Amino acid sequence: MLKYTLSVFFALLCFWGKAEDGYRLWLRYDKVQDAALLQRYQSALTALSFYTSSATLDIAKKELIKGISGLTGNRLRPREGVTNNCIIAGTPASSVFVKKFFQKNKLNTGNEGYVISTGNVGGKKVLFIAATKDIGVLYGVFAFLRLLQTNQPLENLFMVSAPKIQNRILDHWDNLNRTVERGYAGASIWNWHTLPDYIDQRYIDYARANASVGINGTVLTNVNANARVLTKTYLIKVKALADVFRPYGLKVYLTAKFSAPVEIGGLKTADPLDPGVRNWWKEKCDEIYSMIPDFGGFLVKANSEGQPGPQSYGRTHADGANMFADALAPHGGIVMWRAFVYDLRVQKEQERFEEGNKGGHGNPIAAEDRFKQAYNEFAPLDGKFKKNVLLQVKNGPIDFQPREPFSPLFGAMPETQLMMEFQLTQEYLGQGTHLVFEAPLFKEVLDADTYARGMGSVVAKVIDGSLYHHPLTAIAGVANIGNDINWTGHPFGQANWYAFGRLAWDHELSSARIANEWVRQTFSNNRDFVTTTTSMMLASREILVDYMTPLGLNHIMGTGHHYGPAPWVDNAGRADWNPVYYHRADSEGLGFNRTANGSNALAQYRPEVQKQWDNSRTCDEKYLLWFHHVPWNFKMHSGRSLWEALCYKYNIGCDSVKWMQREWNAVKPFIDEERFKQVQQLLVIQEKEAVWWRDACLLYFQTFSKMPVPAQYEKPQHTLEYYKSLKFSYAPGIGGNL
Ligand code: BDP
Repeated sequence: MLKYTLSVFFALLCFWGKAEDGYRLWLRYDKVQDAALLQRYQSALTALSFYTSSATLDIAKKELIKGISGLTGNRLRPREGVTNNCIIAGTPASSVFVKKFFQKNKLNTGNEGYVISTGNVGGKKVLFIAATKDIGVLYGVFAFLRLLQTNQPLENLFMVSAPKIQNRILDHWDNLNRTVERGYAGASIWNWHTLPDYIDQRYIDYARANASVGINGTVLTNVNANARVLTKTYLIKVKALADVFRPYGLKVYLTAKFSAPVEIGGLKTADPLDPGVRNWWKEKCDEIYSMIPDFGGFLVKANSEGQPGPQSYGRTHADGANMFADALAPHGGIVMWRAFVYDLRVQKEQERFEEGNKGGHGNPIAAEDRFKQAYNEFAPLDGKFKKNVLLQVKNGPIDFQPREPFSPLFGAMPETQLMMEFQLTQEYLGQGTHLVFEAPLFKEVLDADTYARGMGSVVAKVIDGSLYHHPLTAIAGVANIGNDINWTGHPFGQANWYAFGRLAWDHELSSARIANEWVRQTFSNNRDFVTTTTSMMLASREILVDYMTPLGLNHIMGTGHHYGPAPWVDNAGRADWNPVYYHRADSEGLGFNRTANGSNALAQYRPEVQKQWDNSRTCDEKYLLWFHHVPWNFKMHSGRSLWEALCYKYNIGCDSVKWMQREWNAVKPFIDEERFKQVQQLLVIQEKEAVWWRDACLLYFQTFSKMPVPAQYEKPQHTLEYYKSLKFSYAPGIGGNL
């Protein structure tokens, strides 16, 4: 008997352990811990008037009942009429109480907005969770449950909220063979092999998680596209996913490979001005919409990194984008055309060079600064895109570096609908093992002033359409999701998914607020825990910048997999893929001169922005090496020389990871063992890798500066030769686009 009891006990223990595997994300709904608050919630939330007339409202109702029963223990009983402490949920069409409430207050929450309000119906105290449209009710339910999960008071509520950006989209770089380009959380969650017949519970949970933060679109496939996804066989599978996602307000998009008419359509050309090609895409769209009537549209990477595009046929990017726009327009679909391109002339020059340099290790300097290439290509096309085209611009001019100045395109294309592309997956931010909260990075760009229409023309206003009154708006985040049990590999990766959704809905939210919400919902409302963990999160991005690419260094990661430091690499496929191209270290100094006597990339910004950065003495030191080639003995604001400042930054970055470890160890009593241990172990890897970054980079840059590392800092653990010899054949995230 005892044996039996013990084994049940251990089984239960294991079960409990498993329950903290992170799968529940920020939607845990565990019982409120604070006894007084629990009592207040219990007495304020007793009944529910919620008539449902659609799949979306059904989902909203189940979520509300589930959330409240978990958080308070109350089992809300559906009511016909209204009683005291009753929640009234629905739309003016589904509830007469909501209808009256909306009429009285002249409310209209638009396509997706909601209102949460305390009120009075026939002398009874009630709480409205209401919206003009069904999906707004679902968003309102999640917002209400967020209030409870973060222990907010429910008295005198009147919250009206609507998204500032219409299309809030996750871009999956998922291949049909289930590898994920730049994915660090396992395989793709789309199991193409078992679709459409097998609907994994994950698909539903994925849609629910996105709806909980207001994400309303998903691009299922990699920008390095595979035309096969547009064949009937795959479209049937895509339709199955779209059917699952629809009631959660989540639209499906696909990447369109430019050469699809040739690859799967049997045509001889993919020329966007060819009538046969145009017709092929038109028919393809008709076919897609006959299966998925609310299909969102296409995301296209063209003439970049080997992807075909209109320039292969002597046409412009606008010709290409507009071809898709015409095919999608009758169905209400949109085109997201990526601005992540290189200068084709450089490509050609490179090819010629390689031809003449077979087997050699040459390093031709690209004719044009890579920083300038996207702008050069697209700025002249301003005003040339059709109404249903958005130009999808990465946050910075190069490529998702730990810190980049904002892309100059945001201030340069008033006649074009520009959308933002952020990267949630941490390709350049420590990949699967570093704790980095990205909201501060996103905010830094969103809040940056382009001065395009005078002061205050921040990037956020460009992309939310308010600066130029554009009707179509969007924002995308490259997903960090895989089939790891906790979705994102690193438990704190979830915070970046969460932050992206919250900022896409409301870019005015602060990073601190988002971190606070996420921590409370994901772990605990304990005050000490929240304070410690949020301050660690808020510091984490700057800490990474310090130990990886301080003072404006960028793109000095290992080639291909981008794992670890490799500032010495000089033999990559294109000159402007080489770390040496980006840091330009020499015996004089360090950094890329982008001023008027250098590449003059600064001229792509408005004069006010140029002024912030064009003088090495006044340039914000965060961006110094982005814009200036600075002598090793250059005097920094701190009084240190550039070399000393570099040593200082790399060291402070490493010390700060140790600080993060101490902080995390201190919160052990407040959370479950399982997630505590995971993060603790990952922080050990992060510390090791920070030290690796510091030692490898300082040893390498020292070969140019010829200056000693000040004595107070730790000595490198290995020689530069050792760091150079490291190889990582199986680093994750490269996949294979089969
Ligand atoms: C780079 C990635 C590469 C992507 C490319 C893109 O290394 O895997 O395909 O961006 O955004 O950052 O197209």
